Parts: sequence; C-alpha cells; structure tokens
Amino acid sequence: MTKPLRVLIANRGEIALRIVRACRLMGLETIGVYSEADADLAHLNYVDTKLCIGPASAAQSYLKQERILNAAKLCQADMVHPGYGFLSENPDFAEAVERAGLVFIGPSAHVMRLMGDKISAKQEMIAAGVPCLPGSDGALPDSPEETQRICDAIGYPLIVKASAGGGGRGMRVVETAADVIGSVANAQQESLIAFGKKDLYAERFLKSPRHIEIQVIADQHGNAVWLGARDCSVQRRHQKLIEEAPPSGIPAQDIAELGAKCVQACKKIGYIGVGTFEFLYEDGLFCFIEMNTRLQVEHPVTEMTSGIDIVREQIAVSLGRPLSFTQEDINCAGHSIECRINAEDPDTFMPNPGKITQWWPAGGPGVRMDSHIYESYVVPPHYDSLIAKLIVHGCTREDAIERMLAALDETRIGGICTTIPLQKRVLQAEAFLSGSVTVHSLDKGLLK
Ligand code: MV4
Repeated sequence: MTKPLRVLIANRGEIALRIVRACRLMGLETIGVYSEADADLAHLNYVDTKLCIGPASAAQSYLKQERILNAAKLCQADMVHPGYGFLSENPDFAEAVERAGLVFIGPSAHVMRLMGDKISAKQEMIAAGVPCLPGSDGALPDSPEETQRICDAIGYPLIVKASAGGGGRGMRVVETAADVIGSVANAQQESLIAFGKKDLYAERFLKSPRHIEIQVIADQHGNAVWLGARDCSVQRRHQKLIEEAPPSGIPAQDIAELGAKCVQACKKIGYIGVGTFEFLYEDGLFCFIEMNTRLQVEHPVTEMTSGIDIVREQIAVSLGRPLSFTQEDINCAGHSIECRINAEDPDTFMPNPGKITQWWPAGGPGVRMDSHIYESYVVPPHYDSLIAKLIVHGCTREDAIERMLAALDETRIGGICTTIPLQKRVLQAEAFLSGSVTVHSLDKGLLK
C-alpha cells in the first residue's frame, strides 16, 4: 500500500468543492486552507485536513504565497491546486510551489509568463498559425512619430492594450489619427500605475464581436486535444453572466479548424494542463485575444457536452499520466448553458452579501448545480460574489434554454438578491434566442 497523494486546494467557494469532488473520485487526499471569514465553507466538511491561513482579506490569506506554502509543508501536501482567480495565473507562485518540491496543478511557470504577457502571447500565436488581428509588431515604440506611423498603417478605429493587462483591464479605443498620441500617453501612464509596466500594443478594433473560446488539455507526453468551444458573449463590464457550448450559428467545421490550430499552438509552446484560447468572432472570422492558463469558471458547459471530467483530467496530467482519450474519442453532443448566479442586485450589480435563509437547488434530468451554499450560510463580503453555477444540458439549444428557464424558476434562494431575475430576462430576449448577442449587447440594454 502506497500512501495516497495529498492535494492542497488554494481556493474557496464552489471551485474548492469542485476540486475536492475530483480528488475524492481519484483517491487523492485533500487539504483545505481557509481565511478567518471562511471557516464554514462547505468543502471543509469533506477534506482530510484543514488549516486557517489568515484574516478575511484575500491579500492576507488566499493571495499570500508564504502562508499557502507553509500550510503545504505543515500538512505534507504533494500537490497544489490553485483553482481560478487568486494565485492561479501567478508564475512566481507556480515556481515557488515547484521549488518547494511540490506539483503545481497547472502549466509551467515559463508558459504562464509567456501567455501572461499579452504581446509575447500574440507573437507566439502568430508563429503557431493561430489567427490574430493586424496590429503593431510587438510593443509600440517610445517615439511618438513612429507610434503615429504604425497606428496610421493599422487604420482606425484601433485599440491599444497593456501588455500586462488582460480581462478588459488597460485598454483604450482610438477612433481617429488625431487621438493616437494622447491616448497612447494616457494608456501608458495607466498601465505603469496598474501593472508596473508601460508596454502597449495596438491592433484593429472590432466593433461588435462575440467572445468565443476553445478549451484545450495537454499532457506531459506530447498529446494535446481541444474539447469544443464556448460562447461567453453575455457579459457586463467583463463579468460573464451566461456561457454556452457549442456557440450557436457558427459552422462546426470552422470551429474544428480553429480547435486544431489551438492544439498546434499548445504543442509549439510546450503547453501542459488545461487552458483556454480566447477569440473575438466577427463576420465569420476568429481573432485570438488572450490565453487563460487556468481552469475556468465556465468549464462545466464543456464537461456537459464532451462528457469529460475536466478537473480530473487536469489533475491526472499534472501527475504525469497520459490523457485517457484522443481527439477522435471526443464526441461533443447536445447543448449546454451555464448561468453564474451571483449574490448581487440584478439591476445595479452591487454586491449583496448576507445570510442565506432559503436554498432549494434545481434538479432533474440534465440539470447540475455547482454551489457551496446552504441554508444559514452567510455569504461573506470579502470575495467574489459567485455563489452558484447552474448548468443544464439538452439535445438542442432550444431544449437547453427551456431547461434553464425551468431550473432558474425552480431554484429558491432566500435572504439575498441574486442575478437570477436578470438571467431569466436575457434567456427570453429576442437577441439571445436568435443567437445575435455580441459582447456589448447587455451593456447596451439589448437583452431585456
Ligand atoms: C478587443 C475588442 C475589440 N477589438 N480587441 C476585452 C477583454 C479583453 N480580453 C479583450 N477585450 C476586447 N478586445 C479588439 N481588437 C473588444 C474587447 C471587448 C470585449 C471582449 C470580450 C468580451 C467582452 C468585451 C467587452 C468589451 C470589449
């Protein structure tokens, strides 16, 4: 009998519970770390060992590398799962975990750095044959005259983005040639303050794109596969509200060609683990914007369509196991939708933490609720307001929408406001039903 391996879960909430579920399935032991505000988290009932790592503030707990590494040592962890958010895309943390002799459940620090820098990520994608928007070749130069020339060559409108940014932070749209110098100077200043790095790049601006992403997974033996695409266009201020797989109205052949290019890119950059390639889609063309090197919130819609347990496979490849399937084995079927249920006012999006007085999760065929909440649980004010993910699967998009509406209706959450009323409206909006949602539809009020 060999001792089971122990996974430290450096996260909280629904994703910590999701990771515990995968670990138990795999016969792995778990260590739960939590802040002083989180002693009552549901997953802590199922871990083998738990340890408080600091005060409520994430900066003093979930984001404190030394505290997590100390906990790992104290509890004899073999592996660290970072979940999403917090330290999940911090290459210095990945490196520190490996230096401590533990396995970081994620890609190498080197690849995280390469993709974390948006300029080098885009250059790698161009080299790998992944479609990108025309733009500056690397960072904009210091010379204003040269910058003006480069931008004039790209054409207007264009967008300048901070190389250290991402997820919508540090971007500026430039409408005309006359605005280049001022906008670039402001964006550089902002980037320097926000990220400590002023590098910017410029590319053509797409006015009404959809957000489409490709899920990939790669093992340590040179195997990489794509698991389908997701449409995450229903967003408000870069916060996704509804995701679905597959994207509606895009030819499966086009998505398959893109998926194959993402796999090619994984092999080229030496990617290992789960990852997501983000694209803008407009007028039938995909343009790479960013790569996420973590497990994503919306991974369940891909699990529902592909039938693959993405978290289990993610841990398996980190253990050095080969993928248990090939590209030919993957047969995506049906349609899946996820609603991110946030403890927020559905109209103002103001966080709305507090005590849950009633909790009835929806159920039935094709319905999945990933949530850590329970009756009497108090949603703390210190963290992200995601309290549940409701995921449905149906034969067709229409089926899935119907199931989601019924499941949202069945779900009862008392004591706090949630985004459910808004999601019900969006799912019945003409623009959503017809599949014509762009990343701006919700902010423009077109989904009522
Ligand atoms: C863009 C764009 C239009 N053209 N890039 C925002 C998040 C970041 N990942 C990239 N973003 C955008 N990049 C070009 N060349 C529009 C957006 C954008 C957006 C993208 C995806 C989802 C929501 C968005 C909301 C506003 C703008």
